[in-house]
Amino acid sequence: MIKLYGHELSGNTYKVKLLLSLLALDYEWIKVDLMVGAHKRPEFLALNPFGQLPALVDGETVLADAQAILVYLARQYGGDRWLPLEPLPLAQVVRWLSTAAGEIRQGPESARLYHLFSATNIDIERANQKADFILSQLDQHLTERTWLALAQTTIADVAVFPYVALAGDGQIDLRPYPNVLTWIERVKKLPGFVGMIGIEELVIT
Ligand SMILES: N[C@@H](CCC(=O)N[C@@H](CS)C(=O)NCC(=O)O)C(=O)O
Repeated sequence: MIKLYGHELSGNTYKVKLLLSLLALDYEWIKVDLMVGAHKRPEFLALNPFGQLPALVDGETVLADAQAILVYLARQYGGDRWLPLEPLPLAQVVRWLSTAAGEIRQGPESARLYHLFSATNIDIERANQKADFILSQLDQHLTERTWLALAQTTIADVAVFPYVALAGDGQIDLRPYPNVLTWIERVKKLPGFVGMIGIEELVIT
């Protein structure tokens, strides 16, 4: 069975949880307690020498990095549906995986680290500027699109969603970005969607 090593407050872990759930895959959840430094202990460093969550084990396969894990799960269990391999759509999806690890991390993810976890090594003004930049870009991008990369949901949406939806934890107001808010609600309606602390699931009646 697939094993996911993570923490319930980790947005990077949540990216993987979300895709596992959208793919309706069973997995074993193994909590690595970030708060007490368990991610820097030898047992976990054997899985990911970077000492970062998440990590995933599937049989003999050991993987770290949320984006890399999304690629693996999408191709291993989702066929072409979540990550097509033709050059252009592949590039269009990867563009957003890079954005998740780049602009989103420097912006809303860093603001969340600053406000929720009191990270001392973050320049909050820079994080706020980066957040405004990427949220404005996303809002513009979503004016004529339903999903970020292609006509259907892909791992581009899964990679970008967590730290955008968690922007409030970083005291970032999403109201100036109405297309982003609409896209968040759309993602929440996907069959198999799961939330996390800070991201409500829709109550469908
Ligand atoms: N590029 C990595 C970043 C992972 C990451 O920064 N994880 C955080 C938790 S959300 C972490 O483990 N932080 C602790 C540390 O870096 O020491 C990924 O996408 O998985």
